[in-house]
Amino acid sequence: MSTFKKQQNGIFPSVCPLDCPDQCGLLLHKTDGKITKVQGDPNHPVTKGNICNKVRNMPERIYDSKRLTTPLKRTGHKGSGQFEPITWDEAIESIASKWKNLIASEGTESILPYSFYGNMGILSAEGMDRRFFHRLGASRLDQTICSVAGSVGYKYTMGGSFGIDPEDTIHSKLIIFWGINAVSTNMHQVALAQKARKNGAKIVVIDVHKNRTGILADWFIPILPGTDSALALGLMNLLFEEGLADLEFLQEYSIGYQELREHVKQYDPHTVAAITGIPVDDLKELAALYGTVSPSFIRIGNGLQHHDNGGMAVRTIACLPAITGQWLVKGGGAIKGNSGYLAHNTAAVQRPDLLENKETRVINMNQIGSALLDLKPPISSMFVYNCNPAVVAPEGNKVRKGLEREDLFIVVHDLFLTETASYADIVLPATSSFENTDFYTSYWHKYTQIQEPVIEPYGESKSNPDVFRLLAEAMGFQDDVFKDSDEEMIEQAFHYPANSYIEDIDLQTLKENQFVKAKNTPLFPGKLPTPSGKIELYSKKMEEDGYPALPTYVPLPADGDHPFLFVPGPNHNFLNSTFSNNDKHIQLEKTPQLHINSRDAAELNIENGEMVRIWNKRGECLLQASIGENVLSGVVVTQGLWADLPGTKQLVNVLTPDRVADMGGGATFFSGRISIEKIQ
Ligand SMILES: Nc1nc2c(c(=O)[nH]1)N[C@H]1C(S)=C(S)[C@@H](COP(=O)(O)OP(=O)(O)OC[C@H]3O[C@@H](n4cnc5c(=O)[nH]c(N)nc54)[C@H](O)[C@@H]3O)O[C@H]1N2
Ligand SMILES: Nc1nc2c(c(=O)[nH]1)N[C@H]1C(S)=C(S)[C@@H](COP(=O)(O)OP(=O)(O)OC[C@H]3O[C@@H](n4cnc5c(=O)[nH]c(N)nc54)[C@H](O)[C@@H]3O)O[C@H]1N2
Ligand code: SF4
Ligand SMILES: [Mo]
Repeated sequence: MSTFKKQQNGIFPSVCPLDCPDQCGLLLHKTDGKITKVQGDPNHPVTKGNICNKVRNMPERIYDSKRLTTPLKRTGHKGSGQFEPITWDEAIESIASKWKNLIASEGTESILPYSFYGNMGILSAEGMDRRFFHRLGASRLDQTICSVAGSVGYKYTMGGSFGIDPEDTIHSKLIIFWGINAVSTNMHQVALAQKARKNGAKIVVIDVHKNRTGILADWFIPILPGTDSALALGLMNLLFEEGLADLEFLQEYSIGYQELREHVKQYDPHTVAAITGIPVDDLKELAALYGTVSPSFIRIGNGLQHHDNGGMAVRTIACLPAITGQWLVKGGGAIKGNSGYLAHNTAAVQRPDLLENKETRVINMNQIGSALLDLKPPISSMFVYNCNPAVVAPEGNKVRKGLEREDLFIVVHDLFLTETASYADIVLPATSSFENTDFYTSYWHKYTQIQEPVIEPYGESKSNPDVFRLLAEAMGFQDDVFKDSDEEMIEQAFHYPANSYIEDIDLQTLKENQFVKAKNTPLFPGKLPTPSGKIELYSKKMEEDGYPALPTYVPLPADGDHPFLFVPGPNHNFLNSTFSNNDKHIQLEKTPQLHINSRDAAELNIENGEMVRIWNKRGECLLQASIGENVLSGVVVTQGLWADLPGTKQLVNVLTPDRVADMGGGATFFSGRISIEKIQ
């Protein structure tokens, strides 16, 4: 299909493949067959030619000398990183014969795919791979590591991943970044907010860490981790009390506001101040601001839902715009995620019907460590792609121990020899997204975009769909579904009458127009996909599912008797663990730091820049202390999923719990506790 690939020189359209809401339009500059420059596409209606440093530096990643060029077979012990090159035939043949034996002796569920969104392309992340593992009957992976708790919580209130069009937020007069480090993780929402600010908008940031986003705020409100639902409930109480609630809107478009109004009386300012650490006066001021300034927009982040109570936190915050009737105002409302607008035909793409045994076991990806160590019957083979669990999954020491099992046959498909790949029996080289055909749908803005290959595959690398086509053949799967081309799968994806927002989109429109927007019908007035069709302040469905029907603050559970809550988030110059192996990105981040309040540091006799040991029953890390006022006392923060290098102890996930959140089996990365001591 692509003619771009054959042209040695030119500028070609592309899309950023990384797991980032912005999903920027890109232009790839190609000289003598190689990408020499990555630029933002100025014609993209939302991202407008601006891209982050990470992706500007993408050519260095694509042509990194460390990039894999051939399949490899392990020669040393697990984790040694010793491998020798083999051919694709040998690699596929050894995987297929191992799997055939395993299926005969232990059954199909002994095999587990482990993947996430290292490449956001739909075909790369949830296409031919799903068909293959469904047909195989492998154990199923519950992909819970990122945003599921909050998505489930939001859905109880709003019916699905539907918020406002971010392009409308230039009209907002009050913008609240709530649990999102948007400067690093959603830079174009910040650009839109800055535009709104030029027209008089105020930017409020509610976070546990005064990071790049907090610094930019007109008003930064520090909050104790895991207490956001108490704040939201306290605001609701004040809004009702002060007569700032829009009763007409509530009557027309929501259910349960009378019950809610009674229920929130218990969240009086003094109670809420004690829970959240936010002074009473600030609570009152925030309620007055939210109750009087319109349009107001809340950007709900992922950070606040990486907690045991994260689903309920998002469920609760999602009620706020209804209280003030903001959904009817252009630029008013909220965004948690907008993936609902571009929802495609997943059944056609992934073919769950191929899975014969509908009871096939499901494994929560957050608990991969215990699953590898404890599950009976055991997981005997794991196929990892688009993901680096040795670094990104919680209970990291358990994960390592699991990966070290001699009787676990591991295959890793990646562009690099990641920490996870160092435990593999077979490593397969992956193409970059610029070498593939795929399509992308943003989970923040409303545009979808096709990627056609711009360069030849690097070395012998292959795309995810092609690897699964080869494996299907080697396993003897004759089904036609494995013969579909990438383009045919894109056609199938957009044939989806159930989603009227995409009724005008098909392969042809994608090829003819660089960026295609989901139909932009506003949410209100309209019927939401909740059981009642309205915003559910009171949710019968929640009650049926075992939750309180009204939004409720549930404190974080105990986690040992360690004094500090530990919030290890992502950083500015890596994307999760991606780029943590690149010198330029490492230099920009310098070294992993532990942000600690000066009062706490003084008590522990720690000076700025000193190395500290942090630990709990799960593990320990050695990090550099950064002392100041950008976290509250009792809270410590690190940023970045750093590489596991010899001589370092900087793998923060050895400290994080693998408990699952209140909803959707979500991750609780930010609800762990630790102790700190100065290294003598
Ligand atoms: N540069 C960069 N961009 C990225 C990524 C990256 O690694 N680097 N990762 C991508 C991915 S996969 C995702 S999911 C998104 C994540 O991006 P975000 O949605 O921004 O989520 P986080 O950065 O995890 O956390 C956001 C903020 O929540 C704060 N926080 C933690 N706990 C609480 C709490 O209890 N209450 C409140 N109010 N705040 C809290 C943290 O201090 C942090 O500033 O970013 C994407 N974009
Ligand atoms: N402590 C802590 N842990 C966290 C988080 C946190 O905030 N704090 N964030 C969590 C979140 S929100 C997320 S989403 C996860 C993300 O965790 P991961 O999904 O593991 O993300 P990355 O670390 O970016 O790893 C993606 C891998 O996919 C590979 N890859 C890229 N493109 C392709 C391709 O086309 N084919 C194949 N086969 N491989 C490809 C990349 O080279 C990279 O090694 O991490 C989670 N872990
Ligand atoms: S990582 Fe995000 S901001 Fe950077 S280029 Fe990709 S989509 Fe744009
Ligand atoms: Mo994520």
